[in-house]
Parts: sequence; structure tokens; C-alpha cells
Amino acid sequence: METDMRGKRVLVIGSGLSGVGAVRLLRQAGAVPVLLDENEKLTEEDVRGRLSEEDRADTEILLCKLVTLDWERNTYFAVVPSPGVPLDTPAFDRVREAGIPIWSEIELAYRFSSGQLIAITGTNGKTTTTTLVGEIVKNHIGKEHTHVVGNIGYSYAEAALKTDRDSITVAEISSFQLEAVESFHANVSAILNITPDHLNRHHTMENYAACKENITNHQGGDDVCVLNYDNELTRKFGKKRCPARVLWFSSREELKDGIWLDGDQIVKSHAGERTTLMNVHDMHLVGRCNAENVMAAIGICLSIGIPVDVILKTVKEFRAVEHRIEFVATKNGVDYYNDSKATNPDAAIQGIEAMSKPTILIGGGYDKGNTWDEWIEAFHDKVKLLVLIGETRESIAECAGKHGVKNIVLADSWDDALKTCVQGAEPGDAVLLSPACASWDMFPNYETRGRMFKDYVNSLN
Ligand code: UMA
Repeated sequence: METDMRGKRVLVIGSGLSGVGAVRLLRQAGAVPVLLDENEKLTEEDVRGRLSEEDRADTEILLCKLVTLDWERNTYFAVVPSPGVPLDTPAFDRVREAGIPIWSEIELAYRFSSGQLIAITGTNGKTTTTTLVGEIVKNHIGKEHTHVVGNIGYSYAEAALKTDRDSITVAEISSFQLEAVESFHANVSAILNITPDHLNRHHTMENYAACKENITNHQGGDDVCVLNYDNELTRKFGKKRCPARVLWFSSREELKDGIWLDGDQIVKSHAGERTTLMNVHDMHLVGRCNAENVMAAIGICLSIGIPVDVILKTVKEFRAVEHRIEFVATKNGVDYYNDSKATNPDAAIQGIEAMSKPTILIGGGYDKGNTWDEWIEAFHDKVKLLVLIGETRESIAECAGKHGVKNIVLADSWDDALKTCVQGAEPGDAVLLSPACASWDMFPNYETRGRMFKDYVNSLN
């Protein structure tokens, strides 16, 4: 469904990846993009520098707070906020009062894209599952028809106009992106799990889960939603409200219909018929969380008719995504792992569970309002030293103390944290960066945090 926006002024908020992608799409669609950024530290030159030469020439830049705009004098066809922009503010109340539609960047992109859409969300596992599905789709229809986009780090808007009816777009979608969707309609959606995260933005679990469930908006009986049978919230959603045909996966229960884990075997059951697909030891990924990601990916790909042999061959060849329980190196008998993508306690539980040696754990970072008890309970006796960084270090230390964790260091800086790990590690130990927090208090993003960790480890003698 293409929306005619020729000559229409559209306000894009945020000049990061999403905003830059949205501006490009709007210009190519004949609209007049106006790009607003609220960051007081940015100059007009900085923002222009983020745009391509063609986009720069046709884009008006505004450096001010959204709330200061005069909606009576400046009318816009739509407002497109970047995912990082919260929508429950007085500024957006004024946009709504002015009757202007608010479309997230994925809504804008969807309106200009063609072909089939696979949309994957969930608190954890999104990036691994999206990357794996992208690889399977590429192996089936070829690279030129496959578009892997979204939260994974490549704006959907950037890709939308490159799609045609033979394309398959595989989109990693965050709860932020699902806050303002209208016509967005995935042929196959997936909600991998819903556990507490981003509560400083969504305030309650109900709001957070409702955003995730928006991924099934507009789906009907001809579409499929792949859901986790083991997660309380996704199970309830699938049984009660999901508008699409549900395909379940489970790593804990036998399913009559769905994909599930029988010991080490991934099995598919349908109408009482059971087929063994593969052994989990035949893949490079480790841990229960990855078995779940793989089962979801298999379910998604079977749903769009990809032959099972193409799927399984790709799964067996697939290697861990960067920053997700990624083995970095062994230095002086110590194994170093980068799990910087563990930006919430649930993901960090998976990180520590995957360790089999005495572990020095680096945790802490930006405060999203999470609690730490379940994560710390998952340490068992494995964490020999807990090194804490960032805004949350005191609250984690307090909780860890309550749970009987004895060796805790509050690091003064990132450098101090890394040095403490190296000094405390003995041959046979593991050092794991799995912070349970976003990075935004100390780094631009989790990728930078992970790469700085890897660079440091690789520089050790
Ligand atoms: N800005 C404002 N007002 C605000 C907030 C931000 O003007 O209230 C401006 C900032 O000054 C900045 C720009 O907006 O110039 C940044 O926008 P953004 O934070 O939305 O970042 P993008 O670069 O557009 O990246 C976004 C996603 N970021 C977030 O959701 C925070 C990226 O996901 C995504 O890869 C990218 O779009 C492409 O789709 C990152 C992320 O951390 C990986 N996601 C969260 C997560 O995975 O937990 C949800």
C-alpha cells in the first residue's frame, strides 16, 4: 500500500539511523522532509552531515524541542518519531490535539514496501533469530531479494523502496517501534518472549506487552504468528487474543502441534505426526535460549514455505551473532566472553547460565528501572567476582549483597573494571561482560561497549 505524499511536509524527529532513513524515503517519495532533533549539543552542520548530499539539499532542519513548535502555523501531513523518542509527553499530546498522525519509522517504511514481511520481536533473542531467518531466506531466494532490517541496525525506511513483489523483508522490531503503527501488517510475525525491560519508557508490563502484541495488528487467519509456549505472557496472548494462526515453539513442553525440544532433538509435531528435525549439538549456537531462537526461526521459515533441507542446512552452518555470548579469546588460561547485548536481566540470565567455569562477571550500566533478584539468583556459585559499572552499580551491589554475593567491586571507570577483571582472573576462569543493562550512560550503544571490551581483551598479552 503506497501512500501519496507528494509535496506533503512530514516532520521526522531524531537524526539517527531511523531519522536519516525516513528522510531518504520521504524525499524519494516526493514528500518534503523536515528533520527535527532535540539534542542541544548538535549543530545544524552536524545534522546535515548525517544526510546524503541529495537528501541534504531538500531537507529543512529544525534544532529545537518538539514542544516549542507552533502547530497552528506549521502543519504536517504526519509526524515520524525515531524509536528513541518517547511518545507519552506533552509535546505529543499537542501533536494528537492537532489531529496529525504519528507514524513510527517502521509504519512509514511499511507503507512504501512490497513483497512479504516477516517481523520478529521479543525481549530477547530478536537479533539472533532475525539474522538466522535472514540467512535462511537468502539461501532460499537469493541475497538481492532479501532485506534484513530494523532494530538490528539498518533502518527499514532505508530499505523500503528497494523492495519489490519478489522481496522478503525480515525485520527485527522493538517495542519502541511498535508504539505507533497503524497499517503495518506482517505475513509472519513472531514474539519470542516478553520479560521485564524498558519499563522506564513503557511504565508497566501491560503497556510493554501491548506494544509487543501490536506486531500482530492487521494479521488475520491467513497470516502466522510464531509464539513461545513457555512464556506466560506470549502463551496467554496466543490462547486468547492473537488474530493470526499461532505456531507454537517450546523448549520445556511436548507440543501436539508446534516445534519443541525433546532432550537434544528439535522435533516438529503436526496433527499427531512427529518429525525429528535435528540435534542441537549439530549447530554452533549454545544454550537453551539459542535452541528457542532456532525453533522460532524454523517455524517462521516453514510458514513461508521454505524447504526444510534449506532451513536445517543454514541452521547447522550459522554462528553466534556478535555481542551475544560471543567467545572473544583465551588469554593466560582465561576465557573471555562478550555478551554486551544482554541489556536486561533476562538476557543476562542466559549469559551466566551459558558459563561452565568460575566466572568474573561485569554488570551494570544505564538505569531502565529493572530489578536484579532473578538475575543474581541465576549466579548460583558460579560468579567468583562481580565487577559493577555505571548508573546501576550501587543498586545491583545492594541486591547482590542481599543474596549473599560476597566479592563485589564497584569500579570507578570502564578501565578500572577491565583491570580488576584481569587482576582477579586465574587460569581456568571465565570473564563475562553481560551487564543486564543498556549502555547509554557510558557508551553510545551496546556495540561500542562490546567492541571496546573485545579490543581490550585482544590487546592483552
Ligand atoms: N532524539 C530526539 N528526542 C528524543 C530522543 C532522541 O530528538 O526524545 C534524537 C537524538 O538526539 C538522536 C536521535 O534522536 O539524534 C536518535 O534516535 P534513536 O535513539 O531512535 O536512534 P537511531 O539511531 O534512530 O536508532 C534506532 C534504534 N534505537 C533505539 O531504539 C534507541 C536502534 O536500535 C535501531 O538499530 C535503529 O533505529 C534502526 O532501526 C538500537 C537499540 O538500542 C540497537 N534498540 C533498543 C534495544 O534493542 O533494546 C530498543
